[in-house]
Amino acid sequence: MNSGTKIRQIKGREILDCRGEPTVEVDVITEEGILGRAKIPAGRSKGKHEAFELRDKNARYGGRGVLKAVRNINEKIGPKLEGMDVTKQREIDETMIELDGTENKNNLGANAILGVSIANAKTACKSLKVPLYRYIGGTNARILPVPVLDLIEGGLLANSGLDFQEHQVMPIGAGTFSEAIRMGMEVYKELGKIIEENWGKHSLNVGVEGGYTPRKMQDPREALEAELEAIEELGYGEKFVLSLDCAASHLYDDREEKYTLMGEKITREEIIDFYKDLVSAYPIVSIEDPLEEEDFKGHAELTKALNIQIIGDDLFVTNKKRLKKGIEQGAANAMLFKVNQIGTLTEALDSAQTAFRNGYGVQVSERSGQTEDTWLADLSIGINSGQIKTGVTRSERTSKYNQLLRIEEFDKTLKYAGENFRRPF
Ligand code: 2PG
Ligand code: MG
Repeated sequence: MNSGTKIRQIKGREILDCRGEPTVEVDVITEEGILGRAKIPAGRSKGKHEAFELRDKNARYGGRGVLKAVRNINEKIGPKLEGMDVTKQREIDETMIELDGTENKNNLGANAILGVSIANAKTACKSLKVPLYRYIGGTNARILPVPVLDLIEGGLLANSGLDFQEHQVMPIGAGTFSEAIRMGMEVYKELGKIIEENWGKHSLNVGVEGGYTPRKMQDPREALEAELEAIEELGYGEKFVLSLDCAASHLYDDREEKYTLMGEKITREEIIDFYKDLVSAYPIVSIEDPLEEEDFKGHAELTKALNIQIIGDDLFVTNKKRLKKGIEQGAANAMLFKVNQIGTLTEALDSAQTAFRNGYGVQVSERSGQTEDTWLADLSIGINSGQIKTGVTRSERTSKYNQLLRIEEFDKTLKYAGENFRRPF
């Protein structure tokens, strides 16, 4: 072992995410003085089975402070990992899992553990003088992802009248990643004109992910129509397809066993029929969380009925055990990849590997409480995900796209996934 890659110090601190809420930042410093720094995002429309996020629950920041997590980093994790080798990511992550000792990272907090896990990977790649995406994927990293752009927002992440959380467009017909971003942003601007004209100026206010929030728009079909109109207006026709994150757990009442859609209570069968109609009427190629997070059976039924990508977010929570259960039952055919749902880089990579090996797609995803950090962009290339969603505008979102633009310019061996986003190789 090169003794220079030994950990000399780990330092955690409390910083802010894009919502002005506290989150964890971690520095991992080697004996050689190399410093890797990572900021950790936080969700709002969260899955029940996500790893435990430790919040202070006291008077500061309305209970949302993360000083306990920071203390765990500085006083428990740091001393345990000092002297270990940053290039042994799995060993580092397993040591933290063991130190925590619980299934859901309830002792130390997944936010504390993940902060160290990602900062460690960033320090390791810097020590080895390779970019993060190359460190994660090695010589095999070769795909630039399709950006999944959340142009119109609803659900828990916006004040629009829409129930579904994200009405997305995917520029799969672009030739390169930079072309995809350009076309996507042109559609976003064109859509702005349509929204303003039909739904009023206030509808141009953006939600958490930088998408529009038309307050009076209630029907997801109106959102899809407006997006298609913008795409057509620019002559991009076939170059774009549509997708949704329904975040349906948040529309579901488990006592009544009903979903609320456009003000009406409907059954699982009725919402499934609604999806079938949507998919036959619009060029929708992907739906995330169409049903509530415990309904593996319903997801299997829907996956069979619709010949499109069905992504499990709250359903799988990037957790290999839940993913395997889904694979056994044929529930969904893709996994959303959110590292903080599981709490270490190693476990998230294991889940992605399990997904790919079983013919499942993987979409790399931000959280609604993001930071300006860009490691997510590198991860999407490192695992050849073929698809990434990180909102649309606002700097904490565009920072990821900007990182991908830089990597595209610098590394000409990478190819844009385009139409092959589900199986990019
Ligand atoms: C989702 C995400 C973000 P959150 O449901 O996919 O898009 O929401 O980060 O709030 O869980
Ligand atoms: Mg989701």
